[in-house]
Amino acid sequence: MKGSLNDLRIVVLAGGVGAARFLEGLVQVVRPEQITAIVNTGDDAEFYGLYVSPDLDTVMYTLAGLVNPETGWGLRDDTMQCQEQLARYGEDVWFRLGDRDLATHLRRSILRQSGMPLSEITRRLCESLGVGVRLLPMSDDPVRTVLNTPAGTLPFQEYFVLRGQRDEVRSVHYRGIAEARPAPGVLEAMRTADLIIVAPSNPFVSVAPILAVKGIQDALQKKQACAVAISPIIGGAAVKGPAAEMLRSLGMEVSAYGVANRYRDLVKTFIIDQVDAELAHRIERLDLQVIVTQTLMTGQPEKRALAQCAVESVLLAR
Ligand code: FO1
Repeated sequence: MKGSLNDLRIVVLAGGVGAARFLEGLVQVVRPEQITAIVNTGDDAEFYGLYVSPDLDTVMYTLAGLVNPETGWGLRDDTMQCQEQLARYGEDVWFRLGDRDLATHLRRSILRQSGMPLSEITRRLCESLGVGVRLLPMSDDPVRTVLNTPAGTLPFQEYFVLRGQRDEVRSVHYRGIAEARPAPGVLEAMRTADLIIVAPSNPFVSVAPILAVKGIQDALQKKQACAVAISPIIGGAAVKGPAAEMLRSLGMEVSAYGVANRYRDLVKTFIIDQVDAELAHRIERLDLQVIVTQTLMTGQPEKRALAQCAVESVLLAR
């Protein structure tokens, strides 16, 4: 492994808003070019014939300094005139796509129709927006997260946005996963990484689809000694989204311990919030090294501090 922070190659397994906020801190600690984010595409969906990749866009907009700070997704100061007009025509507008955001989905869809893989499209979009972090979709092949609920099998965005995460989740599946291969560069980035960070993202619908792509979980396991995960659960609740309800409905403990238990064979270090300090001993018994710190990313200093902690935790452990 290289000596200084400036030489480290870092891979982050990333979902949407939580991962984007973490990456915002990480680019203040190391150079963007040192970072590869492998991003979940199980949330991807088509609206009006356009290909939308919410987690890739959330991370991209955040790192470009363009994200809507109120929602954590979409573009800041975007307008909704296109959807207002679509609503007049009777189209569904429950998935809110702003006017400038639509340009991203148009551009992605145009390039896809020309046969370009998602990884290359993402590279071009990031280049246009000046994003220095390398963003890789977990796969160029289509994978769709679906949730089995008492209301039936729901595509992810219908569960998440249309129905407001109100349904009990009995199981989660990733359609297309058996045929999905890691996008070009994914396994190589993991193999050569000095540090792999599992972002504070939902373990079931953000991180699990990435790990389910052929070869990715094995690649992480091989790097367990330099892998760290950050709990998305703080004080028994998720900062954002349905992770806590999913832990409960899938029969797991609704706590940072429940998440640690899922990652026990994949990472060496687990970072929990200070409000969960009393869980540290139990988590250590899972054979994980535990770091207790502030994980709630309320502002830039907190994002930077959490990123610094994640980087140093693994370096110090070696
Ligand atoms: N989340 C919502 O809660 N409501 C929306 O209408 C919505 C629209 C949307 C459009 C583009 C985009 O990139 C993300 C969007 N999200 C919306 C967020 C998205 O559903 C979730 O952040 C992720 O899929 C979960 O990580």
